Amino acid sequence: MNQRFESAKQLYANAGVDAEAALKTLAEIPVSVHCWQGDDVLGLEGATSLSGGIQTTGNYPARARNFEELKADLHLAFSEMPGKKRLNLHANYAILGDELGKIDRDEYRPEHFAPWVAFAKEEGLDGIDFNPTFFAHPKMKDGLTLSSPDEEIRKFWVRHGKACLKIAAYLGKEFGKPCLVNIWIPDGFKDVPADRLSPRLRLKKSLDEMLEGYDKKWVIPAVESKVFGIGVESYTVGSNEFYQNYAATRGICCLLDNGHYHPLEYVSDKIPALLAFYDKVALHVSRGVRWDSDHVVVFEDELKEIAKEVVRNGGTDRVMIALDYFDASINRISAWVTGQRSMQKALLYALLLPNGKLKELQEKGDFTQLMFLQEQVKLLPLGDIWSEYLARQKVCENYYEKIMTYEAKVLKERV
Ligand code: RNT
Ligand code: ZN
Repeated sequence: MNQRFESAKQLYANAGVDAEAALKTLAEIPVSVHCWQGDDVLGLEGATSLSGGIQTTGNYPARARNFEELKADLHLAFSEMPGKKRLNLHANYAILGDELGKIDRDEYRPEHFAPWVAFAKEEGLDGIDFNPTFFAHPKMKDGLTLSSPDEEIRKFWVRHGKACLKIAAYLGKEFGKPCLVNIWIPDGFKDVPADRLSPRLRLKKSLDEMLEGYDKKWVIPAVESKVFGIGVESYTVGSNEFYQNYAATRGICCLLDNGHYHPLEYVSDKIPALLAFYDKVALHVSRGVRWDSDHVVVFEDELKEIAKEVVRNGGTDRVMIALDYFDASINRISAWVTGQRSMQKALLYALLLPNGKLKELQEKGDFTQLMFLQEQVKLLPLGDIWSEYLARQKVCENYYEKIMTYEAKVLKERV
């Protein structure tokens, strides 16, 4: 018997919280793990640089350079991640084989992702989510894709989107669970535009064309807004207001990335605001430091607030959680595991709050007791419940040592 767990469980019970129930729920909350932390978002099409207003910084050695290396690194990462996992893929991670360099993104087909399906099944994952890749490509013209005034360019990207929705339907069917398709485009301008409306009207038209006839059973489309990007500081076509209205009128989903707002805005507060109108909301959990820097997710205050809003508002039936960060300054596998564990820790923290009681105090207007209790529960022994969770999930507390051994043996060979 784990004494520390038993005594922690009692302390939580005294506060009116069932720790066993929290552990059970936590094990069932899927977190979608992004493939792009492993290779600095470069993908498998042979790209050597990133573009589209996003950037990975740092030059820690041994990024995964091909499918085999990425799979090996992900395998280690998954083995150190507790709980239910999904894999989040981008279209530029297609396994093209002989067709590499011969076909373009508008011709990608489900079979190019079959090896990923096999891998995800071997890893026992819950499913795969998908993202069209509208960046790092020569057909981004003047920084524009779906909002381009050049019809040929705009249509190319609509075709890419359509191809991705077909791939997503295949992915959803393979796992018997819908595939979330997140649409993020880099379109915008570095300097003050002369016309802010036309690009948005073109984006609206492109999205309508793209979403025509998608498979509603297996695909959940979402749109991800953004306030600015590197080199795209003055204007973003896919802004928050644009996408929220688009999603609301088209019956699709909004995706909130917590690096994509003014630093004083909080995504935690946006979740229930959207849930008042939408059945589902999707998240890209990231950590912006002063800007949309995509630092590794750690167990900090806003993450806890986000987790509270997930747990208190219908859980993951309504809020779909995906990770989105890319750090090339530290061991990338450790970055993956740290971020996923942080997300899980925050969810556990939220599940271990006396949420019913706190809500009741708010409704009664007893703000004195509400503050007292909210402060008191902060120091309950979360760590002891977390350790028990890791033990039950059969993962070690210390993932660092294992990853360092892999670094010494495997990553060192990547020169
Ligand atoms: C960019 C968006 C987008 C990407 C990934 C790679 O600012 O956050 O979600 O990070 O699609
Ligand atoms: Zn994102």
